[in-house]
Order: sequence, then structure tokens, then C-alpha cells
Amino acid sequence: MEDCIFCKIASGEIKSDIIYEDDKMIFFNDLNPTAPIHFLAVPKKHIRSLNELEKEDLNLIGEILFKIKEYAEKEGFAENGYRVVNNCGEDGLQSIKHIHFHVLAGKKLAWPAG
Ligand code: DGP
Repeated sequence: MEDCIFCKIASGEIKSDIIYEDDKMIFFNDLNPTAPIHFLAVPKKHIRSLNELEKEDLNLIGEILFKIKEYAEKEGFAENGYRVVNNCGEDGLQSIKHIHFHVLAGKKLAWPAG
């Protein structure tokens, strides 16, 4: 996807604060963090939003969630807990049209959202 900022981050064209990467996904710190720990977990494959998810992508999404869990354990914030958020579409306030999961941790988070 030529004009996708997250594709450009994944390809290295745009620099970001990468905290984890493999052949399928990339994790990097959010530009505008709203918690002491706030990073984005992003598949390298360009999927526009949750609405465009196909059955063939299910393993990929499962692997991303599993890697978030492993990362939380490794970094020591799994025990206190964390939040994984996907914003989808206009009402969901999705600003970047490449599916991503916000991971928030490091404080007692507020709820409800909305
Ligand atoms: P949303 O699409 O609303 O779920 O959130 C997109 C998030 O992406 C937002 O919290 C800010 C972050 N973001 C946007 N552009 C960049 C960027 O160039 N680098 C980084 N690290 N984060 C970005």
C-alpha cells in the first residue's frame, strides 16, 4: 500500500520506535501515548480495518495477540494487566487505515471508553 504510514513503518521507510519485529508483525511505541506503556501491534500485511479481515487472516491475528501476551510477560506488565484496543471505522475513531491494536499498560486504566 503506497500511501499507508504503517506500511512505510513496517518497511523501514519511516522511522519509528520499534520494540518488536518479526516477518509477520511489528510493534512500535505510539506517537501520542496515553499510558506509561502504549504501543501499537501491527501486521505487516496491509489490512484496512477489522471490517476487511478475511478468514485467511485469522491465524495472523491470533499470532499477534499471542505475541502481545508473550511481550507483556517478558516486559513484566502481564501480572498487573493491560488493555488491547482496536478502533474500527469512523465511529470507532480509527485514524490510520491499517489494522492495529493499541496495547496500554503501566497504570490503572480508566473505563468505560466511549
Ligand atoms: P487509531 O487509528 O485512532 O486507532 O490510532 C492511530 C494511532 O497511531 C494514534 O494513537 C497515533 C499513532 N500514530 C499515527 N502516526 C504515527 C506515526 O507515524 N508513528 C507512530 N509511532 N505512531 C503513529
